[in-house]
Amino acid sequence: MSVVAYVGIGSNVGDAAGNVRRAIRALGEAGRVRCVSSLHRTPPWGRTAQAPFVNAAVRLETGLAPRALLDALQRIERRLGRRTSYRWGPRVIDLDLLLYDAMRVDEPGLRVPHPRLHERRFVMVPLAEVGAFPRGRGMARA
Ligand code: A4P
Ligand code: MG
Repeated sequence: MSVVAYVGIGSNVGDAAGNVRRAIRALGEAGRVRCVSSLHRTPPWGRTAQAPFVNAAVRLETGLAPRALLDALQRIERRLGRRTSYRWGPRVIDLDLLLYDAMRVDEPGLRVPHPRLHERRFVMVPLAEVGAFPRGRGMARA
């Protein structure tokens, strides 16, 4: 059985747009990429003294459970050269599991929907582009 999940992508180190495109290709390992937003250049949020970001979002059809999907996202981050950074700091690649079907998950190390989703224009705009908020419905379903 597969479900629809939404993944947020961000980068502001090195070739940010290239990093985002590489991440989108790599997401094919975690499921079928059904829809890709445009790449948005966004001002840094949280810690403003850093380079602008490139952000995007992807709609993914996946057979992975939420925790397995997060593991897959983190493997891709490591492979693309993510080093641990401080909170809201610069990063080569950041993959956030934003929504997983209509499911809520609240476990150590995994919260879905992503808790700060709605505060961030750099997340909400690409997410809307890939159809996460269809008119007249609360949340996208598979
Ligand atoms: N984690 C829990 N839930 C999730 C989830 N749904 N998806 C845990 C992904 N990870 C989740 O992740 C820290 C831990 O959160 C993970 O190990 C996982 O177990 P992180 O990516 O290092 O998070 P963080 O940076 O400490 O915090 P947060 O709130 O995820 O921040 P962001 O969004 O990653 O902040 N400005 C613009 N314009 N664009 C950006 O993309 N990004 C950041 C980074 C700051 N400012 C930005 C942007
Ligand atoms: Mg993150």
